[in-house]
Amino acid sequence: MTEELFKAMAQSIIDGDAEEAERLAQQALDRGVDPLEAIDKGYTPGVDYVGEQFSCGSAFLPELVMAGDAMKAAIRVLEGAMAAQGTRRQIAGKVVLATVEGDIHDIGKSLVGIMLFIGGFEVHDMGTSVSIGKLIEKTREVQADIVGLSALLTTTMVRQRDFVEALDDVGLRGKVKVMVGGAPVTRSWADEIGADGFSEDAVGAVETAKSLLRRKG
Ligand code: B1M
Repeated sequence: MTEELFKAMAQSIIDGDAEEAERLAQQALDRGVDPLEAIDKGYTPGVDYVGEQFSCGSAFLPELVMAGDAMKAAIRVLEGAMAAQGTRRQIAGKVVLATVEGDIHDIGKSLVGIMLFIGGFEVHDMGTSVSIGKLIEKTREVQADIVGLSALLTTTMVRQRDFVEALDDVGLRGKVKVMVGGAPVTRSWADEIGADGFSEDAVGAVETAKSLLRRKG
């Protein structure tokens, strides 16, 4: 039963049908399906499929845009239920979160933000294509413990390294931890650029952020 629902969710993304994606998200909530499981097993396989079709030239930008919009519509329905799980909480730490400059992918970054919020963090989500200057300004303003940077393009992941270097230049490197992620980002890239933490997914990002706080002392 739930397997069928997940298949229909993936198909709604492949079809770029935001209304159907929303309707299925509501159905999942009504049936008591875990919202994160719906995203992981339902919608994400759909968006991955469209991404693969795009990279081999069988789908084009409009399909990519429609798939992204449908995924966002579904997440809007699910995020209320996810956030409700984080209402009774103590603040674990402060995170400034953004997608790096030149990169407008926001779905994964926003999911990470929701999960960090549920995990007890105060999250300052600055959105997409955020410049290093603005990140540093925000880091100082809120006295962030962690800056989380998402990158989805091989051409923009270098901004994560630029940010680590910029922190050094302005004398903040010892005061704030940097966590990186995004589809092309790997642990070895994180190590290479001197980031403090890396996670493959939104759930892991919470564990990583907690361990970074422990190391920060
Ligand atoms: Co774009 N796009 N896209 N795209 N897009 C990819 C990334 C691509 C892999 C597709 C492909 O060719 N197969 C490809 C990149 C190739 C590369 O660089 N190697 C690509 C391209 C080329 C482009 C454009 C250049 C296309 C063009 O214009 N010709 C363009 C770039 C625009 C720009 O940014 N300047 C572009 C545009 C778009 C849309 C706007 C149409 C749309 C985004 C809509 C939106 O975000 N509002 C879009 C989409 C939807 C995709 C795919 C299909 C799906 C991305 C997504 O949302 N995934 C994507 C292919 C793919 O990844 N399968 C693709 C679902 C999301 C839940 O996963 O973001 O990976 P993800 O996040 C995960 C983890 O990575 C991790 O946790 C999340 C949840 O588990 N994570 C973190 C993410 N951030 C983290 C941060 C952390 C920790 C973990 O700590 C801080």
